[in-house]
Amino acid sequence: VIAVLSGGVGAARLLRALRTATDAREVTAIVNVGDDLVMHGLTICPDLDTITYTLAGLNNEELGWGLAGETWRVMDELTAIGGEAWFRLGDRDLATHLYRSQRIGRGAAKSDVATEVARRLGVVERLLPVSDDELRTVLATPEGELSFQEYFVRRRHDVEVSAVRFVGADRARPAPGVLDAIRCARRIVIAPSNPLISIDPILAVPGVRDAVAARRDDVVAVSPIIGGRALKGPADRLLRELGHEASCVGVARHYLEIAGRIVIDEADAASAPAIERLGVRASVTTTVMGDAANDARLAKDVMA
Ligand code: FO1
Repeated sequence: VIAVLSGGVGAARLLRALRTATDAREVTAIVNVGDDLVMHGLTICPDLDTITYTLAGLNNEELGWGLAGETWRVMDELTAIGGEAWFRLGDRDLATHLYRSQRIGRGAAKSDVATEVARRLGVVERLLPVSDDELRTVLATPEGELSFQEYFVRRRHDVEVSAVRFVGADRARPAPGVLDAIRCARRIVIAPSNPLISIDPILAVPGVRDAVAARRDDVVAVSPIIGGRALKGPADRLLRELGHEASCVGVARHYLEIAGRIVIDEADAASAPAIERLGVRASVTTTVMGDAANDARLAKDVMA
């Protein structure tokens, strides 16, 4: 087993890249659920769906979320009748949320539905939401506490954050297979996702952090910060606002107790000695994904 702690887009691209270096049937993604929401009565799992669609080759590359070739007739109609439409659900994407919500309403677990959808879309990797229980990422801002999607989409992550909490995490249980995957894995990978709002909620599920820490020598993180900046999203800003260093060194320090190695970008090669001094091995390669040759090189380095 290769276990990959996963957020959304960065994780989806890394999982796709890993196909060049390992058998996809061996890969288990353990996916953040802190971004999940219920809207219009539907259960929506953005990180899980981004990964599923990307691995199925159906993802919308321009948007970075949702399905390719999407149309928006339902949202247009919803807007016309005064419905809530700031969180845009495409016509094709809606099928996933309808299916998931119906199955959950009849007693299925989120992780069962994840497996069903992935299999039917031809994804061979195992995709596991970290928990079937409710766990919601909530951010403290000058406007009060915002849910993750209110912060990320509605406010376009353009608001100061003073604290993050994972509501329900203390009572959440790891989904079936999560701890076994971590214990049995020959390699555990922390995807280049936001450490504070994509990976930390996974680690907040009781038992997960300890299970990963027990495997520290086999854990490799890929830095989502290149030259002090996040490729996408607010990771650099959040790191600073919450008192961390917005650099690959700051990421290595954040994962100090759980990751024995970090893969950093060539742009940050000069930071390798500072990381090694923390007691973390540093590998230097191209971490920007999208180009086949770079993806293969990164996947090889992660698996080395
Ligand atoms: N991101 C947006 O910026 N605007 C949206 O309207 C939006 C809708 C949406 C619907 C389904 C889905 O699975 C994802 C969606 N996203 C949208 C992306 C998503 O909310 C974030 O990118 C992730 O949660 C951050 O990892």
